[in-house]
Amino acid sequence: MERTFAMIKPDGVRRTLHAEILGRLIRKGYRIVGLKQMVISKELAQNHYAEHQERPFFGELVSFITSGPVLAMALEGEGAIAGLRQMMGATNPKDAAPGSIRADFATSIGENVMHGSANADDAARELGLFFSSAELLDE
Ligand code: 3AN
Repeated sequence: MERTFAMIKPDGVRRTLHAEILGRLIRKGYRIVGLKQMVISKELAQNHYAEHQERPFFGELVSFITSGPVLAMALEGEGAIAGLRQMMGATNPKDAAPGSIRADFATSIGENVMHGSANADDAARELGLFFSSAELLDE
């Protein structure tokens, strides 16, 4: 069993895509072990996206992700890290596989509806940034 961090970004929350996206994740068989709608502070955003600090779009990325509430999630399931990435599709919705969340709902690379941890190290780091252990269901 793996745990991964997922998040509906402010564009997805503004468009009330909660039920659509949670429905897909639950139907896939993932267990929602943590869930909260929250506004990300600038500090948390900079920490979460630290690997992109030097990228030209970093400022834009931080201001977008803090522009309104997000729905933060901890998901559990077999192969959940890679499985979620596959369900999300490529970063640029133009390249996202048909039927993936980004292909179905996102229109731009900046506002691409969802985040999912890229690998096991990121999953552990991001789950720790967003959730305390008391907020997560037991294994
Ligand atoms: P992913 O979210 O698919 O793992 P990353 O980690 O390469 O993609 O990028 C993190 C976030 O940064 C993306 N979800 C996207 O919102 C934003 N981003 C990536 N590349 C660009 C870009 N060229 N212009 C604007 N935003 C970008």
